[in-house]
Amino acid sequence: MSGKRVLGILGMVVSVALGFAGSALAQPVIGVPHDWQTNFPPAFTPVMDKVESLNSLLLVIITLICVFVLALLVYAMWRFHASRNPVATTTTHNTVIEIAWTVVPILILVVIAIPSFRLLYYSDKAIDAAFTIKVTGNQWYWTYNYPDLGDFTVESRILPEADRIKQKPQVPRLLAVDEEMVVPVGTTVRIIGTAVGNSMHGWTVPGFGIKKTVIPGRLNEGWINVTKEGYYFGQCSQICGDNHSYMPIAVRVVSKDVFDKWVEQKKKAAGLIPATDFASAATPANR
Ligand SMILES: [Cu+2]
Repeated sequence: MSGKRVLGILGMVVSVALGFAGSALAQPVIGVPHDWQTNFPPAFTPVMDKVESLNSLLLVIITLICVFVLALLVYAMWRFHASRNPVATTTTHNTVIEIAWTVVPILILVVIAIPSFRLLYYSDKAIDAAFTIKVTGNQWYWTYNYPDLGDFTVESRILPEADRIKQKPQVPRLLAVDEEMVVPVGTTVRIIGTAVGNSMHGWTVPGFGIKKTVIPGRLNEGWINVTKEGYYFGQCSQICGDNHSYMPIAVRVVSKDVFDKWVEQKKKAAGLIPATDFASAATPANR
């Protein structure tokens, strides 16, 4: 190994160690894009696992089609070159080939349609969800309402750049918010989405395989079940006006214990449970 390379690796180790030491966040920051990324982000929900499998199947199919078409093209250029084929053919129809180029693409489309529709319905409705979060797109921030857990609401707004550097330096620019959506790990959560005001928004978290257009006056449904604790990010994916670029989506995935404590704290802050109840509920004997 060359000296330069060893230095490079040492530099990386030191910067990673410093990154952890300076961390103000309890969970690792994951689900953010990185330099030279060309593929999907890693999957952190069952839906995204299936999205990636479908993508892999499609990649094989389109590669085979491209190679086949390219081979035909090269063969035709060689075989029917003027020097090899001075007298042009007068053939205009060939029934066998015409049936083949109609039937084969239909079969390919059926092969694609079956897993595609299966995935569409799989991602569409939550089965046995533990609770529901109602996502509302506002101009230009998100609100997360927890109707099954006391009906409290969290407002999630982008952190100004100076505050991001102070409070959440590990989070990339334009992705940090003051309050994240919080969900417990390994739990099926139903997401219903709508919007207020006069524009649509898109609640999209690539690592979760969810992309819901939220529309004033309508409810759209999806679900997540995140397999790993951490901070995850997405961005509004529906052009919605002036501050479309400044309404990032951040989701904090925590253990069930931490989540329960967070819910109690939110309910207390919203005046949904008296402070004394909260204090006694938090003692170990009552847990
Ligand atoms: Cu938008």
